[in-house]
Amino acid sequence: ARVGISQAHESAVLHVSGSATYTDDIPELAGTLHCALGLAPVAAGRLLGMDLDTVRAMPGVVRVFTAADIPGANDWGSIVHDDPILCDGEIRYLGQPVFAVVARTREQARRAAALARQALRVEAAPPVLTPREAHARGQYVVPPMHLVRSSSGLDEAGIRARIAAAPHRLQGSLDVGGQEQFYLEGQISYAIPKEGNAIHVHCSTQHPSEMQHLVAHALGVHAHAVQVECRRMGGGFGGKESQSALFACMASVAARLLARPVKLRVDRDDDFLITGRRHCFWYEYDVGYDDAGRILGAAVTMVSRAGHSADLSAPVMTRALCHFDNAYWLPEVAMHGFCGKTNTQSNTAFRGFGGPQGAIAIEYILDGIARALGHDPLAVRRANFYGRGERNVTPYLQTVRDNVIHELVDQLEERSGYQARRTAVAAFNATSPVLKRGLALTPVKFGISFNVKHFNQAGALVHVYTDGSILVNHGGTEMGQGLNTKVAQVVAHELGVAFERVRVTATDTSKVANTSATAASTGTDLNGKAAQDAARQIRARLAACAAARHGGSAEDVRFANDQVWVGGRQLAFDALVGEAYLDRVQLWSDGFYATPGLSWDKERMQGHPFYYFAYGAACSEVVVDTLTGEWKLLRADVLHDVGRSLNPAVDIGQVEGAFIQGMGWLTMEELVWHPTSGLLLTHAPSTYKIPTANDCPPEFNVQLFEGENAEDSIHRSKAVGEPPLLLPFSVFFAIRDAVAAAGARRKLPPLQAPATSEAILRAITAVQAP
Ligand code: MTE
Ligand code: LUZ
Ligand code: MOS
Repeated sequence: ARVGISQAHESAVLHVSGSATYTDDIPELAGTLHCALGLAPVAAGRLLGMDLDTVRAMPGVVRVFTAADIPGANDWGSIVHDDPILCDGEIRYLGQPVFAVVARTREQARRAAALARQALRVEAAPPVLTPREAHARGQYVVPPMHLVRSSSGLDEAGIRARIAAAPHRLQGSLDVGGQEQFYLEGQISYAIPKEGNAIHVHCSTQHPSEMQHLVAHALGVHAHAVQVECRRMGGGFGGKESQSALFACMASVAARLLARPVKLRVDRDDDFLITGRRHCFWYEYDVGYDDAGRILGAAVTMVSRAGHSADLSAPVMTRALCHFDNAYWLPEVAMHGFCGKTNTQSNTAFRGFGGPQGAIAIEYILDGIARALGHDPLAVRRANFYGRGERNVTPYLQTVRDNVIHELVDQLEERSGYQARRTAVAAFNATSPVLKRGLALTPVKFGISFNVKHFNQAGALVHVYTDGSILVNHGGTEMGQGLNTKVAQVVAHELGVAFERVRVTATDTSKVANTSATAASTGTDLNGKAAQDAARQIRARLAACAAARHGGSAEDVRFANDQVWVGGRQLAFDALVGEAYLDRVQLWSDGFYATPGLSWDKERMQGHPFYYFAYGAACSEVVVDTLTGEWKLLRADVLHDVGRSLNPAVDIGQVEGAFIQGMGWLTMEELVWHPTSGLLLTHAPSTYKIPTANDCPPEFNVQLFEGENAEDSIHRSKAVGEPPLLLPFSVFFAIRDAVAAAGARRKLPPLQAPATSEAILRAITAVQAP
């Protein structure tokens, strides 16, 4: 078998030897020019004029472009068309690109673009920066969303009355910060003009087809004139799902107008200032519950910071609302989602795509309920779990049929020694006045599929050459997650050949058309199935050829270990391929897949948006210094459900990476905009801290849950990319547990995310206040 084994990443040797080609490593063609962007110096207002002569006079400058030069539409918006490539008069945020400089070297282009502050004449207006402010003004990028559902036929007023009449009630608010993707390879595009108004764009993107359409739109040409290619990204994490478009469009416009290859690579500071990231959320909640901590009714309002344009804010909010339930049955729920329009970068996809923001709210509420009742939070969580056969309908009316959260959490509780450690933590805290320990075990349920139905499709192209080597193309993109490795495993498995025989090449819009973003964790589910479909067609043709030549029936032909068994004989795979070629058999095939059974009614917010759910749980223990707010993760135990793993090593790598990345979001990555100017102050690694190797717990036990997908997914595996980002909720709530131990019993620590040392100290002060 080629699936289910820990095959090394297809580019592992290239990665570690520094010979993997990223977009900036592609040898530059003679005559290549470099582009840099001049950015708006204020967060809101109007552009009155530009004095670009000084910019043009800078050394090496070839041309300066403004919005008026764009031959097609000045727009890179994907869903709502509200994203100008270059400022069209209205200044929307500090960092918005206003003009583009093309020069002989990148250094020259950047020096000239840096004159923006002097070159731009602007009339500044006071910016709206926070979701609270946007909400107060009723200023949104898309219409508000409402998901009100009652298992007893109540309307919203009835649900609110049920909450008010419950034995206990918890009301409050919560702030959860945003997060920068911090892909190691920044945004980059390299556009090469071709004959007849065509263009070839090398782009670091999760969505080549979308780049193709938006470049065509900006150039005013048809899609067939634009070829977009991506061999790999040095990370995307959602940040290159839509927002690679600005750079692809600008490089292409410059290349077209100058008839020269143009590269646009922004440096880290500009990347921070120009592009958006995970939405920060602000919540207000009101829940009613019983003596066991069971939620009887919940009302929640979520307001996100969308930034200046819609981008993916609507589907992000949809996913947030569809993950407020996490692993819990909510009999009565009234949810309202608002995407606040602010004068900041346009926020976008980031691993989890709103799911983490939705689920953390219910976890915060359940943690609060447990503290208010004086119960163990794990017991309260369990009391609310989705049931099996009953208490299993989500607020959006999909029935949860594959629930494994009970056994998964039972196993993790056992393996992590949760109960004994709960006692040990209490004993430690009883005798330790300054250092306090905290422990938490939190569950994850994450819906798999794009919540926009038509995106759930994929294509692939498999070529078998006459020497028996195999070339695979599919619509997905490789960003380090191991997608190409898994797809190659699937193809090798179908054809019974060694992994090394299969090469997956760059994603290319001229090979597989109309692809979806590699996002929503669906890369392997969709493209693995499409590639399997292609490989199966080739195998069937080879089997027919083998049977015709060597006897026996085509159905009985077996492919394994680079050998073929047919009619009682055995021959090498490449020998059969050679025979098939002579017999004029088509040795290549396309393949296609569309996820079955999905439906979604956007207006009523109901249907069957997810093919299945992925589950997981994590148990984390921290120690907090209550005098300084410093903390350390001592140990983390993870049990995560990837169905029947296609590649355990890659899957464990994804789980570990997502855990640490999610921990960074909830504990140390803090975004700060200047409260009056709107400048993002944290726009470089000097001021924005992501977790490093030092932050990984000394004891980190990650295990995959034994099981298989109940649905007919690719080899019964489950998507792994995003769900484990929710596992480090356990770190956040372990910190809250330690903070609670520093105060009076049953006092609720008002801990916000990120739980930086400052935030931890504020929460400690609050629980210690008389
Ligand atoms: N892993 C690495 N190494 N780099 C990445 O950029 N992106 C994540 C996840 N894992 C990412 C990653 C995100 S946001 C998604 S949606 C999935 O990978 C996308 O790939 P998949 O669908 O093939 O899992
Ligand atoms: N929906 C979703 C989406 O669930 N995940 C995504 O990444 C996405 N991207 C675009 C539109 N809808
Ligand atoms: Mo991932 S946020 O769906 O790119």
